[in-house]
Amino acid sequence: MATDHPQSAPGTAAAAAPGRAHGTRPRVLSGIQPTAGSFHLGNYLGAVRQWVALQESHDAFYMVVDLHAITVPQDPAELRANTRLAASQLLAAGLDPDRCTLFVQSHVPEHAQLAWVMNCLTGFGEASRMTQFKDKSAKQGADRTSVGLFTYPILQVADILLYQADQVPVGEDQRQHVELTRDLAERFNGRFGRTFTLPAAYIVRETAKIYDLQDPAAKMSKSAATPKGVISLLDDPRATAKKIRGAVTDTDTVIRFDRETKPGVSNLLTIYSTLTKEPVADIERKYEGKGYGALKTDLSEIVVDFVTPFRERTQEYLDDPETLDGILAKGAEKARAIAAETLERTYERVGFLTAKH
Ligand code: ATP
Ligand code: LTN
Repeated sequence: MATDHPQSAPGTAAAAAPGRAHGTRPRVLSGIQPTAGSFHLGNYLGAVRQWVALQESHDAFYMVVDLHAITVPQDPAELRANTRLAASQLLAAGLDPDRCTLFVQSHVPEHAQLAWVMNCLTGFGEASRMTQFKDKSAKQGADRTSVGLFTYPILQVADILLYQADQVPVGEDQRQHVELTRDLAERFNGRFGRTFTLPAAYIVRETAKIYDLQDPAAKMSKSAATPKGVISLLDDPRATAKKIRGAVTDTDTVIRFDRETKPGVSNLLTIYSTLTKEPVADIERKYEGKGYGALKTDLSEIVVDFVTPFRERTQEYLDDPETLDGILAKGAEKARAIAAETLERTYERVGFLTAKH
C-alpha cells in the first residue's frame, strides 16, 4: 500500500509535539460530514478504511463534523439523524471506541474558538484560492453561498491543530486543506512561538480518488448529478449490484489497468483489488479473455458481501441510541481534555488576558 505520508517511527513525531506526552504513539485525526444519509464507497475506500487500520498503530481521533455540515443549509431533524447515522456507520466500518476517540465536533466547543483565531491569521486571498470552495460556491451561486462555506477550510485547520495531529487520513480532494493547515501552523508558530505540530496528509495512492461508475472522469461524490454512478453503502444490495453491472467501461474487452485510456475498468479494478486484497496484476490475469461482464458480475458479489453485514451493523447501532450516545459522550470528554489544553496555550500566546475563575 503506497501512501505519500512521511514514515515517522512511532514515538518520534509525538515526542517532538508541543503539548504532547513523551513517548506516545503518533497521532492521527480526521472527520466526515453528516450531510448525506449513507456513506459512499469513495468515502469508505478513500478515508474510513484507513481510519480503521490506523487505530491499531496510532493515537486516533475521528469525528463527525456537524459544524462543517451547516455551511450549507440543513434541516435540523435530518442533521441530528444524520449525525447518529454517520457515527453508526463509522462503528459498523470497524472503529472501536476502545482503540480510538470517536466524537461529534459540536460537542467540543474549542473547535469554533480556535477557528476564530485561525480566521484572523488567514489572508482573504489565501482563503479565496481554496479549490473546493470555488467549485462549491460556483455550483450554488454567490447569493446562496454562506460566509461559513468560505471559512470552512479554516475550521478544518482548527480541527487538526487542536489535537496536535501528525497525520490526517483523507482522500485526494482534501490535500489542499491539509496544506493550508501546515501553512497556518507555521505562521502561528513563527509569530507567537512554537505551539502547533505541522501535520501531513495521509493519502493512500491507490484509493485517493474513487470515480463515479457512470462518469469515470469525476470523483464519486454524494453531490453527484445522478445517483446512478454512486455506490451508497446503505442502499439495497440488489440496487448496488445493478449499478456495478451497469458501470461505464469502454468498447474494448481487455481487462487491464490503465487510468488514461481505460478509466472505467481501472476504477472497477481498484475497487475489486482493495476489497479483496488481491493485487491488480493477479486480477488482470484471472480475467484474461473473459470480458467485462464476468468482472462486473463477480465485483457486484464482492461489494454485496461487503455492504450486507455493514448495513446490519449500522442498523444495530441505530437501534440502540443510548449506547451510541454514550460512546460519543465518552469520546467528547477525551477529546475535550486535549482541545482545552491547546486552546488555553493558544489564547495565552496570542495575548488574551487569562480569565480568573
Ligand atoms: P461532497 O460530495 O460534498 O464532496 P464527499 O462525498 O466528498 O462530499 P466528504 O464527507 O466531504 O464526502 O468526505 C469524507 C472523506 O471521504 C474525505 O476524506 C474525502 O477525501 C473522502 N472522499 C470523498 N469522496 C471520495 C472519493 N471519490 N474517493 C476517495 N476519497 C473520497
Ligand atoms: N473537509 C473534510 C471533513 C473534515 C476533516 C477535518 C477531515 C473536517 N474537519 C479534519 C480531516 C481533518 C471532508 O472530508 N470534506
